[in-house]
Amino acid sequence: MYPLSRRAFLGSAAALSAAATIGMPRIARAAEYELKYANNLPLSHPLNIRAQQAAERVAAETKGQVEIKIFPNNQLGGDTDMLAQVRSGGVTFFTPSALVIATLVPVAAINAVGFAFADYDQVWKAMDGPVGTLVRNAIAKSGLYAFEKMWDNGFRQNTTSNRPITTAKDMDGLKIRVPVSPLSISMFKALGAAPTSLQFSEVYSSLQTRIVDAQENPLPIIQVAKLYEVQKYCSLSNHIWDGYWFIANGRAWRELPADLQKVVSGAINDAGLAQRGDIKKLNENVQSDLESKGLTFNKVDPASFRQKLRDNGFYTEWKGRFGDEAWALLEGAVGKL
Ligand code: X2X
Repeated sequence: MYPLSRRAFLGSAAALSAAATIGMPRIARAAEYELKYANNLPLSHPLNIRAQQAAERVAAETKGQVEIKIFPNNQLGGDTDMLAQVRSGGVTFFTPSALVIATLVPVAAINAVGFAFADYDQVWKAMDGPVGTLVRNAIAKSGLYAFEKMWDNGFRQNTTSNRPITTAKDMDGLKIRVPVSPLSISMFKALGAAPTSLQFSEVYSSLQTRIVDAQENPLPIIQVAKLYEVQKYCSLSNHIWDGYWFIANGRAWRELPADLQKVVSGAINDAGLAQRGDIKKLNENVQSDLESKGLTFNKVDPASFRQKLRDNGFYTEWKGRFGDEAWALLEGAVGKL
């Protein structure tokens, strides 16, 4: 499908003069560029709230020339489907997690190496700096365009229905859902668990029907997707920092005139920065909200997890897969792994 629909000039000119004749002050006409944006999150997540604001800003600043239409919550299919659509141009924009786009651009999973980032200072320094540049260049080589500012998903935490996870030993044999992500599968296997890759659209039902006993996601996702309804325990492991790349179909992006590109990227990057602030704010009270909804929390000492990953060769394997250059950039941001 062709991503940009340029309306016939003659059609709108005719409408304009007809309307002018009968003295209507404003004419409803379709935007010259109708850009579809698909994502996997409920409307209530800050990613969708800020994307909606960006769309409104773009409409205002381009005087209706560019319309961004949002398809949230897997309306157009799961992550794998949306990734295929943004590649083909069926949608113009998609926000895959780094874990998910790594199925196409392997080095994009570099930010998700287990227990790499200690805090958000390290995260944004790396992702707005050399690590992010490396990944954006790799995304560009795949024919997609990645906006400068990554959006926040958060630090991923384990939830379970059957037992709390306190040390790495508790991971043994755990049937856990992970995203469609080779790194996640490798990491949870190295921890001794039995991971299964499922798209996010399947997570709630697979927990409800006990196809899996556990999943891992940042707390704001557990909140907006109501995963607390089908999980009992939450172990604060902070095992992966995960973010969303706001990406565009490369051809659709190049076909947008430079002045419109400037408006769109300004709105999207600013919205991304604001969305980071929203997640930071949410993190202040999301735990108590989830506790009030019945989730039982425990803290986790990461030492036994790190040790198990080391013992099972996880870091050595992924250093090899990402390559020395990427690994050095990551260690430059977080210290020796
Ligand atoms: O699928 C997930 O777990 C989610 C929502 O965190 C991602 O997009 C990777």
